[in-house]
Amino acid sequence: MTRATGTYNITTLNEFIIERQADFPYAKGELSRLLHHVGVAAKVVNKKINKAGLVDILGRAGDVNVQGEDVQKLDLFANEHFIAALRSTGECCAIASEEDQEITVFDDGLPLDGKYVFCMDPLDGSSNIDVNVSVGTIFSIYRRRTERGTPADLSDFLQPGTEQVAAGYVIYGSSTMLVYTTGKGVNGFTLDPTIGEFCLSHPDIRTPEHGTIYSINEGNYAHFPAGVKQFIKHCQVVDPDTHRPYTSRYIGSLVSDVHRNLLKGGVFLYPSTQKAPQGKLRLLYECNPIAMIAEQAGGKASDGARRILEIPPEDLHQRVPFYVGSRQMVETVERCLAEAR
Ligand code: P6P
Repeated sequence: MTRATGTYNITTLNEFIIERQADFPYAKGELSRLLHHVGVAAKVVNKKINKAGLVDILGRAGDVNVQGEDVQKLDLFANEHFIAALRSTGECCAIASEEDQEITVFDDGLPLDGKYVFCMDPLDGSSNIDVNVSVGTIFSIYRRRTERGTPADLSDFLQPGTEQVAAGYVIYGSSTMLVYTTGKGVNGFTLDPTIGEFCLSHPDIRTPEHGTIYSINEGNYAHFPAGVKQFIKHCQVVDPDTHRPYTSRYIGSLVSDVHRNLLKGGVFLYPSTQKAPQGKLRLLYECNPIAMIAEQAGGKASDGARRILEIPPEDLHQRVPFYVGSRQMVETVERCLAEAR
């Protein structure tokens, strides 16, 4: 008789979700099912993105490809597939998406007792796909506020980020990762294409208190608030004792810049600019989910004065200035902004 000696130490996303369900004694598996379907949709989108470089063979968006199918813009493809996956769970009663001006309410004959609403940017930074730069999906999950069994409405979405029950992102990069939190730490899963599973690769992510990377589009320097200009100068001072000058790293894809800084330490800044007086990034489905991830990993996220997660949303597509990353670096940005006021 041969004794099995190999240890199979892979934890798949689904195993992890089930294991962690014990953290929520009253959970009946609804959130687990939602998270599982986020993983399924991410795999479908990942497969499509990996072929994006073959547009000349597969056809450009708006074309009809050799199979006679309409070639879709990838962000619309991602939007449709996440909506379909979430609708199929029956656990989500409505979705707010960066791609749609209004919310999508699942009220066409489905049981309207979905307990959750879902906010997402289905494919952030999609303009980067043509140049083969990583892009991402960002998502945020809330308990609905309206009565179960009735159609959801805007009030279910205009909740502060502190009310999120889960938040995360998928980064479609050199490898595809799903990083999420349900309020008990941050865990990262890498897609193993050979088995088609997201596998736990970054357990309990903690972001360094301080880093040496700052990420900002310095092309907008002329119109930055004075405090941001002061912070950039602070980063560029030659002072080996404080590891300055820091390194400037800006990919122009929020999920990529945030993910790198989360793991290595650093701060991402998107201030108000002349073109975007309120900032460019959206509170509901970009800043709040990233802020929850950052705080759960020991970091910080603010609009320069307020904690992002406490900003009361007034509009589905509201924009805010966004400073996120290593706690001490965000605090330095806030100090520079306060001193310059
Ligand atoms: P800018 C991509 O278009 C995006 O929404 C984010 O992913 C990214 O962080 C930001 O915009 C980049 O904006 O103005 O620097 O090109």
